[in-house]
Amino acid sequence: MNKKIMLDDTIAAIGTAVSNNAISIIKVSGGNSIEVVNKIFSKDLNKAKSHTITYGYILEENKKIDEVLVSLFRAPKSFTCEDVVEINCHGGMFVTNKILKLLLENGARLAEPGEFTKRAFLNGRIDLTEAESIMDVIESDTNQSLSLATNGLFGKTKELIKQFRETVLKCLLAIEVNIDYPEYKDEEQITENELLPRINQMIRDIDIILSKSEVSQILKNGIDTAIIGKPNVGKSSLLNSLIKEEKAIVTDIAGTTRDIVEGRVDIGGLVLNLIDTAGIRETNDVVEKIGVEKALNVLKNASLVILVLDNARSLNDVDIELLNISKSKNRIIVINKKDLDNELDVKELDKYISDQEKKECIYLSSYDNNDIEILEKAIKDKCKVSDINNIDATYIGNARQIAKLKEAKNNLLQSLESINNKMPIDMIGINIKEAWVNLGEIIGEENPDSMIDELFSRFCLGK
Ligand SMILES: Nc1nc2c(ncn2[C@@H]2O[C@H](COP(=O)(O)OP(=O)(O)OP(=O)(O)O)[C@@H](O)[C@H]2O)c(=O)[nH]1
Ligand SMILES: [Mg+2]
Repeated sequence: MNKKIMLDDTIAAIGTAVSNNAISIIKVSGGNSIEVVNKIFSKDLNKAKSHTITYGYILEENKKIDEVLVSLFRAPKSFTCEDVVEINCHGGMFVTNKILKLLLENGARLAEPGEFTKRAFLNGRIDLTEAESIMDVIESDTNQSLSLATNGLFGKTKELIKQFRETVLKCLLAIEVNIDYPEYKDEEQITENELLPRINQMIRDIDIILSKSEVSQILKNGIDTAIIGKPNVGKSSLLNSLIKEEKAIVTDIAGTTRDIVEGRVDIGGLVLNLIDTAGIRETNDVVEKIGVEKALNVLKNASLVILVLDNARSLNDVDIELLNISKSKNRIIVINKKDLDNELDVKELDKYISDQEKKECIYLSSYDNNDIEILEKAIKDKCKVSDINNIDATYIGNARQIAKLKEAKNNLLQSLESINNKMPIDMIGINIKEAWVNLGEIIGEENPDSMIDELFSRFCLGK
């Protein structure tokens, strides 16, 4: 996989947003990129050194199309490890597209999405975690998710997994020696009893990474937060105050919100995907009925629930029903409209909530900014990310990588089971080898042949 390949197949694409910008960049990569650009450029790039910028004109049949700066990165010192040429042109959509079209007419092919990064990966310039990080960096919309993504980009994820893989490999090595060279007395011999603590330790290590990665996931994707309650308690008002925008319609008519309304907000680094729902009640209105069903579904799938009650009305059956069905959820109970006369009987409410929740209940008015800040702090505490800026974001924040890590953990759990079932040691080795392969897939090194090579290159048995 690390063998460098420079494809004659030369690709080109616009690297900046296709809109009227001050400047656009058109990227060209492949064995013929210099030749292709030379055909439409006023200067000869063959004379240019790598990592230099050449000023000139893009020409169409000797007619000047645009005044440009052309950067040259000769293979292998470029992003794709191929010859890369980047044309900085004036950013009008028409001229940018025109230059791309000229490149395509002169021997380049339109790049597929992600093809530059794919070439960088195929040429061993970056590994899979880094390739994924590039996508993550582009998609980041908070400081935290950006720092997570750049951790991947600078290879921290790779280092973490590599270290861990090393431990697994040592274990595997001891087993292989047992199987293949039982007479080889100098090398470590291993028994099932010695394997047990090692495997348990590996599982504990994976668990630590996984639990930290969960926080990473939250930082990256945000927390799906459902705002639920009976009609007219002020759910939509609360959504609007949290996102600081009049997004949801607010009226004093019960049943105003029919469909779900979503808003995304960054509260000091923690992203909430807020979902305002239809007020829940028995209804014969067909549209409202669907809204209520959707609301219940949102409640079921949410990671955090803000259950809104009304200070100015006593608890009714719907409140009690909602208190019951959201009991097992990570929830915050909000008693809204604290500026109005109290009608809600706290003693009655206490029957349905835990002592801890009684302490944590928040009285607020959705129109009071100070109250909203108190709610924001409570949300951060609830999600255990109150000290968000100090969280070590070195961990894995990518769903594919987390899934692979979980598979590796399962492989190790299976090896424990094999030991308990008194399976032969080579069977246990198979499970551990699978864990090694799965860890390798996180960083794009899944090839079992490479494992064999590595085993023997590192373990000179005098052959
Ligand atoms: N006094 C007072 N009124 C509020 C407060 N919050 C919301 N309201 C009012 O309560 C009424 C209902 O507010 P909404 O935000 O539409 O309530 P909802 O829960 O979304 O209602 P549905 O969408 O019908 O389920 C509106 O008239 C709001 O102005 C508050 O803190 N104090
Ligand atoms: Mg509403």
